[in-house]
Amino acid sequence: MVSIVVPLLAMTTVLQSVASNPIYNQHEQQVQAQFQSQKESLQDVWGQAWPFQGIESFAHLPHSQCLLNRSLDFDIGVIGVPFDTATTYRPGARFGPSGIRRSSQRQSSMRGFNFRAGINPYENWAKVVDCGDIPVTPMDNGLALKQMTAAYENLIINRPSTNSTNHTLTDEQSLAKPPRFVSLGGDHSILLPILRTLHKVYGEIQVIHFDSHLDTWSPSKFPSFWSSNTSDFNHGSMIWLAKQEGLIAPSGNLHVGLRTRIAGTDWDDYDEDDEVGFERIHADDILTRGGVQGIANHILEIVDADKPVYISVDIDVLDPSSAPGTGTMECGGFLSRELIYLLRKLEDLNIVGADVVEVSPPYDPLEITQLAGAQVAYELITNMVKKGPINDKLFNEERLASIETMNVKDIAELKHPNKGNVFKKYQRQYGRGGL
Ligand SMILES: *[C@@H]1O[C@H](CO)[C@@H](O)[C@H](O)[C@H]1NC(C)=O
Ligand SMILES: *[C@@H]1O[C@H](CO)[C@@H](O)[C@H](O)[C@H]1NC(C)=O
Ligand SMILES: *[C@@H]1O[C@H](CO)[C@@H](O)[C@H](O)[C@H]1NC(C)=O
Ligand SMILES: CC(=O)N[C@H]1CO[C@H](CO)[C@@H](O)[C@@H]1O
Ligand SMILES: [Mn+2]
Repeated sequence: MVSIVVPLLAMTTVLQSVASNPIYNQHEQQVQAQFQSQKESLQDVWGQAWPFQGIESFAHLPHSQCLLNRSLDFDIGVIGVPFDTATTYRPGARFGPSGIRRSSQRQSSMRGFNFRAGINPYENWAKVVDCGDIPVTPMDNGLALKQMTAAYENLIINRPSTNSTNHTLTDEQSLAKPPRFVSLGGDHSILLPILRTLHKVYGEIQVIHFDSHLDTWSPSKFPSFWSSNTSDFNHGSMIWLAKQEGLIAPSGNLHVGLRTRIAGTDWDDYDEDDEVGFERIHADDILTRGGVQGIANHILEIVDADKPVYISVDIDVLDPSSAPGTGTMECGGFLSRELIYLLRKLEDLNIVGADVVEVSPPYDPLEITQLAGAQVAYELITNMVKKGPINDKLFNEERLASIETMNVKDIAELKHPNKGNVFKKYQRQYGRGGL
């Protein structure tokens, strides 16, 4: 809304330079007098906007490139991760963040009351901001993983949440006590850098994984003679990798909405999934386990409500009729109504972060999928706001005091050796690499 006023103010300044024109001057004075007598500001008169107007931040929230400002504080950040080169089938999720933002335009703080939850998450205690996108390279997944890891550390660790002063921790500890966030993917591999960062803060994380696929496959399960460390990192192996790195809790993890075919002639994929430590709820369970409420009850039986939980929503958990714009569709999934109901039932959990991933707008010109993605993000934000400021009991003082992040030297080593003055010149002129 503010963006509409700014050009007007700028225009006023320009027009003042023609103020030597007596006719104009007289007219301007009349207009000003009219507004002043009605005690109405330009904001009152022109500060509204229809949903289809303005810069497309998520839900018209205040937006800022949070990576560029370490002292910018927020309670819940919406973070775009336009990365899709770790997909095994159809790419395109790099356009997910912009697609989801676009389809979130009918959400706003003015019309944001969630009737299912009984609150407006955008008009409550929490400062919710759109943090912009992490700039991730589409050229090298090894580098991309480092960039995303460094970015999440910078976004989450050593950044005060607005409510941190309200807590019993010392100033130093409360600085390390991070804000929460909802990421807009990107392909599902972005979960690995996210879990790395959350593990630094909270220790092992319980993961509720909405997906038609397992995503706990070891890299050896992918059909290639060839391999490299970089190719091990993909959108079907990241939970397996996270388990090897010790990021995932020994229990309290589950898949919801499974229906993918699995490898070979037996249950080997499920045996491996057991080793990673996940319970499995299939999409078909909705027919046999007491409907959606039955599934919700089952989730709440498995997850420990006193420990940190991460919710990851692969949009392919929805039936292709509800979400055709994704890389790896599977028949026989939930309706968006059913997914929304399930998410709403998770509001009492200690959700420390969440995402909606694999929204791939190029396959869905009708924008159904990105609309579902925007609704999922809204429900996740609602849950975090409704639960209130993050519970101090989730933090361990010793852990907070000893967090190590990627340092400036690590990052400097990744710098391009030949990016000299020319790059700087383009960056100054265009704010980007000139491509
Ligand atoms: C960074 O954010 C803080 C807190 O919102 C604000 O006061 C400051 O002006 C911002 N700095 C820049 C360079 O935008
Ligand atoms: C912190 O959260 C409480 C709600 O529990 C709210 O009343 C208070 O205004 C918040 N403080 C800040 C600084 O936002
Ligand atoms: C590949 O990963 C292994 C195990 O994490 C590590 O020991 C090795 O150094 C890595 N190789 C390269 C080339 O990065
Ligand atoms: C969540 C939390 O710690 N809230 C506290 C914030 O501070 C007020 C006043 O000091 C307390 O009453 C709240 O319990
Ligand atoms: Mn997935």
